[in-house]
Amino acid sequence: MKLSDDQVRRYWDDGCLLAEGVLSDADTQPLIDELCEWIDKRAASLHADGKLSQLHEDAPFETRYGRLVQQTSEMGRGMDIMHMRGAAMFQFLHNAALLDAVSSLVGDEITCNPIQHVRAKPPAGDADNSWSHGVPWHQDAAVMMPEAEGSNVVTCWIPLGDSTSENGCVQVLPGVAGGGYIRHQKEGGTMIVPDLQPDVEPVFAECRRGDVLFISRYTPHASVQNRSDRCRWSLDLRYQPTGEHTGRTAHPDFVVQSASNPGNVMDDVEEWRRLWIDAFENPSGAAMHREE
Ligand SMILES: O=C(O)CCC(=O)C(=O)O
Repeated sequence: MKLSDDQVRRYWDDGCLLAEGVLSDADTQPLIDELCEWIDKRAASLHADGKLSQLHEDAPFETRYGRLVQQTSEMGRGMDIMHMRGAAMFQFLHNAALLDAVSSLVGDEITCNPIQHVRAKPPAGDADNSWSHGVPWHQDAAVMMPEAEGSNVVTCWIPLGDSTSENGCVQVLPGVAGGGYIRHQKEGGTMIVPDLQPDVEPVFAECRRGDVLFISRYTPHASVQNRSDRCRWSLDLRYQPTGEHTGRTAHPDFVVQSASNPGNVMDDVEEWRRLWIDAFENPSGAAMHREE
């Protein structure tokens, strides 16, 4: 479904928009099934290598990963879109309901930007890593090359379950995107230089499965610690008008929708997989954080 005029206006005014009920459970269930299957195989392999003692086979999606990663941080290695390269994920990148909403913000010629992740934020007690403690304040423009300065890259932050202030949801600073890029630093993870942090009250973007949080590349956002006993699962995907710079030339982008030339849409999962494998095996181009 297209966003309403009011939603589009709010996105441009605030630099972000929480759109409720964009996706149905049927849209996201194949992703969850694919993730469960991957986790099962990875756990079996680590178990066979003696690195996991408990498989927690009966634990649900919301808790199993946390219980496994608690035993070895190797559990999460390779659990991201570009490494898993799953067929359900590739199909979801073309999801009609999502692209309908995205087209309200970027137009009808849509490219899938290669900066995209699936994230499991385990309970802070389950994982010995800083990630479960949250992500510092940053703009997504800071993880792109400066050449993408003028590109209308829209982040789609998609919860695969409830995302709350307790389990580590995203926070946003509305209304400051119009000020453009703010200098970032490397120390503390790519983050806005603390002295330059806009003096705006953060908003907790609590949301649930089916919702999509749209964030502009200049909207400062962060996420908080997972204090619950469940994983916070999400995707962050990025889309942009075809032909604009992606800010990540080392990694493959592709057309997901084209009104003018439908034949340009890449719908072959094997081709997508080949592009990622080639990007890793024969690196070229840039995949830099801006940090300046
Ligand atoms: O998922 C999170 O906690 C943070 C995501 C984020 O910062 C991003 O997608 O840019």
